[in-house]
Amino acid sequence: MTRPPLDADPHRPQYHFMPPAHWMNDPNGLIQWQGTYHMFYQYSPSGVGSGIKYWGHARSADLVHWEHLPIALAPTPGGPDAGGCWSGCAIDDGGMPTLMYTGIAPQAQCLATGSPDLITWTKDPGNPVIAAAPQGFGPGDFRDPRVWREGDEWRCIIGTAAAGGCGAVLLYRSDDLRAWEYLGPLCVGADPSTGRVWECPDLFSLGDRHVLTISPIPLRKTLWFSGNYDGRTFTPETQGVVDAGGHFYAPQTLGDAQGRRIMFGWVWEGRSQEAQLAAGWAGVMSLPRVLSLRPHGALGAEPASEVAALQRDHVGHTGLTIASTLPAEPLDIVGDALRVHTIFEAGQASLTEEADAFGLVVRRSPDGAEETRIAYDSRSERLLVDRSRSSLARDVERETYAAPLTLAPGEDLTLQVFIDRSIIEVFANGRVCLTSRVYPTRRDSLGVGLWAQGGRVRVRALDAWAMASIG
Ligand code: DQQ
Repeated sequence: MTRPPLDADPHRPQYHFMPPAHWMNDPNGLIQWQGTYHMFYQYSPSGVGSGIKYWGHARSADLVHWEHLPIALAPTPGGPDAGGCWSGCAIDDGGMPTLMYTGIAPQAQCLATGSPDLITWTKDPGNPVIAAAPQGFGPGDFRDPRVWREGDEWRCIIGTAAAGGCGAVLLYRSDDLRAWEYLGPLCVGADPSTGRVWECPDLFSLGDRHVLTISPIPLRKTLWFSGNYDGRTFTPETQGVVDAGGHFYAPQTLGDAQGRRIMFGWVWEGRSQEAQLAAGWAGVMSLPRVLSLRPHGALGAEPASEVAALQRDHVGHTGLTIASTLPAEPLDIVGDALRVHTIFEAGQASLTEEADAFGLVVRRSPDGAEETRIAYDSRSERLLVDRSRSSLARDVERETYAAPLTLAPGEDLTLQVFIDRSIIEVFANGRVCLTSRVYPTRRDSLGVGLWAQGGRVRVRALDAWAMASIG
């Protein structure tokens, strides 16, 4: 795998998957095929803009190290995907590798079958296999098919817009992946607060429930619903945000041979178009996340265990007490490609000692002019990624993103923070994720520190590792 001219770019992630250059967005067609993981993705090979879309392709034995493969799907001039090959899924049709995706001319669903190694793809002569949205839905938004086997037939869901400004997911059935019968709406948003177009739907069973994920326009984040799927409709019971860091969208999952439900999402940029053009690349894939169903039907996520293979040079601390310190107490850990695992003894200190807020700083310059703060605010019971001082550059986003996180009495706060140059990917207590982007300008913005405000916090353990590049 080569990334020659871009390697020196200080913002280019080192251990998150991305194409060798140019624009990437949604993960597509995630599948484990004869033991090998395949990832396709929305790709613009001609530049760094959300232009005409192709399907990029890579494969991996371990979800972490990827081999780049030739482009899998390219638009066919004059064909039903002349305007682009948009998102979709991969299917094992009795041993025949098959892709179902949205062709743009306008939006309609198309099929392609693959060579045994999944490298060469042939478009179906009957394309499009689903030509238009049913009456009352779409019509301009009708995309991102997701197919699964149910009993002795195929099922497919497609994202769209319903009347009244609500998003919707439509359900279809087929015997042969080519002739599709519309069964009705699987799920329609209760009101416009969940967005007006539902993109990239995914439906899978987890524990004793089903989970539906959707990426709604214009919310710029992905929602999960857990509830009941009866073969015709999905009834949401509980809902939440898949990742509240403001930069994680259009995820897709695969079920692997170990029985895991693994999610990847598109991590978009947080700097100007000009800066992206100058860099020559835009868009990164999240780390693989293993999903779980938590009490009360909540969606849980942890980084896949395979990520640990990248860990080097362990530094560990136990039993630290952080008194009210601002700025942060620096640690003997520096780097822009790190994993930092910290267990805070939240709620264990006496009330007079207890901090109102505490956490980590990362990507900190020695003088503190640049730093990104990961904070737990115990008063508002929220976990935050504060980017207000992440960069001295003017053309970068600075918003703080937050997720509600209520700790049970005596529950520690376990933060797993992955720093990968411009990516900060945070997992907390198996149930909250915040993925964000930061672009420090200074080469020495490499520090890590602990801080507390309004009292003390005890750190049961802090373990950090340098992370090896996958390049
Ligand atoms: N991206 C694709 C669409 C999808 C959107 C186009 C979500 O298929 O709805 O690149 O990011």
